[in-house]
Amino acid sequence: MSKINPQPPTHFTGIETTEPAKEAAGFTAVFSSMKHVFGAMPVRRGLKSLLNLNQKGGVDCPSCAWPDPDGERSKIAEYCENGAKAIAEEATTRKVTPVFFQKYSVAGLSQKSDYWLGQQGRLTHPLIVKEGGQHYEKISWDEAFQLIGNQLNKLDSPDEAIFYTSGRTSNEAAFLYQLFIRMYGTNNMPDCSNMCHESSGSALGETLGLGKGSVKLDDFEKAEVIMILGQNPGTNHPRMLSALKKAKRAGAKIISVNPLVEAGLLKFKHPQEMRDVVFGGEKLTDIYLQIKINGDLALLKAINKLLLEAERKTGGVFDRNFLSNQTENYEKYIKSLENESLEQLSDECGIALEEIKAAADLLIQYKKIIVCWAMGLTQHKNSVPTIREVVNLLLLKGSIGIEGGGTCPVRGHSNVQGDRTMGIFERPKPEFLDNLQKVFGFEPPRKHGYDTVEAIKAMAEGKAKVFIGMGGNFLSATPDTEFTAKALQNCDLTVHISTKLNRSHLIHGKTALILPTLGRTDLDIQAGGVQFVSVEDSMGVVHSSKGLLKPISEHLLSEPAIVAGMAKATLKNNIVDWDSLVANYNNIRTLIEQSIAGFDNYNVRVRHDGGFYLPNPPRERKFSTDTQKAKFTINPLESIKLAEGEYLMMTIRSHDQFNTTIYGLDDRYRGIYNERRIIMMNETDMQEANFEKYQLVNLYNNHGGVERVAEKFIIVPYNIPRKCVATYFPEANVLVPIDSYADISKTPTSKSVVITIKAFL
Ligand SMILES: Nc1nc2c(c(=O)[nH]1)N[C@H]1C(S)=C(S)[C@@H](COP(=O)(O)OP(=O)(O)OC[C@H]3O[C@@H](n4cnc5c(=O)[nH]c(N)nc54)[C@H](O)[C@@H]3O)O[C@H]1N2
Ligand SMILES: Nc1nc2c(c(=O)[nH]1)N[C@H]1C(S)=C(S)[C@@H](COP(=O)(O)OP(=O)(O)OC[C@H]3O[C@@H](n4cnc5c(=O)[nH]c(N)nc54)[C@H](O)[C@@H]3O)O[C@H]1N2
Ligand SMILES: [Mo]
Repeated sequence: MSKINPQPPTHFTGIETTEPAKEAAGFTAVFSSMKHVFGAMPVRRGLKSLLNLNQKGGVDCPSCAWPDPDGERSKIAEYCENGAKAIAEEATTRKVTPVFFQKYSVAGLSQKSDYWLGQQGRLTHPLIVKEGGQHYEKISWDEAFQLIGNQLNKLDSPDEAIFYTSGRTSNEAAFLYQLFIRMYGTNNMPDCSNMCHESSGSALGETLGLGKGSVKLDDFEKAEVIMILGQNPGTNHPRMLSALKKAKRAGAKIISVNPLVEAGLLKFKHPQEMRDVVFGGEKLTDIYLQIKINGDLALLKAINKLLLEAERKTGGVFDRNFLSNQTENYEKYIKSLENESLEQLSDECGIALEEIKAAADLLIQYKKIIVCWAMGLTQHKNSVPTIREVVNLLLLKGSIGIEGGGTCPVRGHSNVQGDRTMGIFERPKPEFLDNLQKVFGFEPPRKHGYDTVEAIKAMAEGKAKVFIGMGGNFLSATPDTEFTAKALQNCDLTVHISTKLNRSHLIHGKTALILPTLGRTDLDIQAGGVQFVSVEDSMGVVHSSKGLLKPISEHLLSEPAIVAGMAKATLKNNIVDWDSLVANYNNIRTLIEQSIAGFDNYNVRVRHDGGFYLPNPPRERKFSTDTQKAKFTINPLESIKLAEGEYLMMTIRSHDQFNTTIYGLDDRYRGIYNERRIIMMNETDMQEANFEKYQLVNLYNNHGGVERVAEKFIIVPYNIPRKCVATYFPEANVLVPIDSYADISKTPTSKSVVITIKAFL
């Protein structure tokens, strides 16, 4: 039997803990990145990849979606420690060949940790596990495509197939992929965004008319106040620290809201600036609000109520002109605020009223306000209301569509935003489908498809029988690992288009394929010569990314070539010349230009240094809602009530991982080393429950009457609010209930899982 547990609980590596760090980066970061890169590949290959990272015309870093500076870029290093780790992971010269799979059975591999799987290297050949087989073995590309085509055509309805996408896929590959899927006849396109910023897209689309952020990188230097909620940029968006530092030097104040005191939010020493190294770096946060998990809606309401009180007292706090001309629902919203009690709100979020007032004072005083957020806001039941409340704050102040102010949902995967723009969406807008119909002359399916949670359920119930994953690690990234495992095993065919081995390859359908693909750093040569791809960053800049390294195997195909292969083997009526699109990606970009607004002159503009901005109406104070106005919303508080012995758990990233890819076993800034099966817990809570430091415990969740267990976690006493605990994703995903997701966006509630803790006996 294959093991679904990301790390066998019998295996511990020797935990050590120290005081958490009080600043991010510095020389340690540079040293750490070098160690990863040169440990994985020869020096010349390593240097070539690092020197080209995020340079104009170079490789877009696959680690996050933080934008590159429009103007001058550091000649030697426009990357961060964790970008370098991502490169080391992909550009490694270690290989996982068919011989490797003769040695290890699928079940044997599943005993290994995620870290070990990743360390084995890049996949080199297309592989199959035949029905009843124990090992992956080589298969030709033609046979693999034929098998996929046959299976898809055997289904009773195209809606019995699921096509997942992870956010590294380029615009070109994503556009072709959705085109193939819609020509085949379904909108079943769940993606990683469903588990990530879906709540942001839902809240922003509904209130401001565009599901994307409104600020540009330049706005950071012009901002007066920057609020950062539920985000750990020191680890997950380290290049954002440079922007924050510039903002601070230009006089901005920073308010951070987080249950943990994250080192990267405290202080930043730029490893490439002598001044920082000598004089000790820049203090970042001015006001740190150590909030209870899921307390943000209460906090934001309290702040907005304090703004209202100040406006009534002195005036000049709100942008009256903007409010009356460009917003709606203001009066009703104000009425709802009047009914709130500050004491109760302060109690709900666990922050003293004095501290909330200090934060509100800054927001009262200044207008150029940027609000940044990430997973700490998006992965709760009430995430959409919470983000709507962020919008309410910015609307009151008139801080949207001005220089130095606006919304900044900081995206995760490097092209997750672009994939959506390209149409990877289970609920496409009718206008998008109308355009496809016009350009390609086929009738796209109109019925909404499955999102991630619905896709898992459909597989579990036998309603979906084929799963195809364009990148990602569906099993480990999704909630309720045991349930999802059964769902995948229920399929007739599972297919993964991947660069590296991961657990989703090991928990598979009756027949399973791995299709190895080129990554971002790889040189991509097609019939029409060397190709590049394009991506869209978190601020809507579309730019090119060109790999330079010799691919590790001659049997790898690019993602567009794999899509074309599947399409040709599946579609009976081929109205698209797939071969010519793959031969020259300019041809794909021409089709994108014809089908999607904002891409005029795509092939010319994408070749400009730094690329081009997509249209963004809120950035210009235009709101494409049904009424052309920005909308205030009323967001009632629905707090999570914990019973005796229950805790609220957030599942977060360590410093040594990219989602389910584990680079190492340390969480350096938090001072936790050599172990990932840990639970951070408040010391007073530990005393009350009679737990000791490093005690081994089991974690339980009982949502919906199902008992979910994560065995053998080690308790680490940590500075975290009472009754709040933290574990790492993906080890704790077994505890995230499939039926617990955000209202409206359906994002699994990975940051508010109710658990109980018992000693492991
Ligand atoms: N190196 C590296 N970079 C990455 C990734 C990676 O895994 N590794 N992943 C990429 C992806 S896909 C994404 S989406 C982003 C994720 O980037 P983040 O959102 O920064 O990642 P998380 O570790 O999930 O952390 C969320 C933060 O929110 C806080 N938090 C949790 N719950 C709450 C809450 O209720 N309220 C508040 N205010 N805060 C809360 C946590 O303490 C933590 O600091 O990073 C991207 N970049
Ligand atoms: N409990 C909990 N669960 C979470 C989260 C959380 O905070 N807590 N975060 C959620 C979030 S924000 C996200 S975005 C998802 C992430 O979910 P996914 O995107 O599905 O997961 P990743 O770990 O990023 O996927 C890694 C795999 O992608 C493949 N890969 C890497 N590069 C490429 C490439 O260029 N092409 C192709 N085809 N494949 C490639 C490799 O095989 C690698 O093993 O997880 C979500 N799950
Ligand atoms: Mo993400």
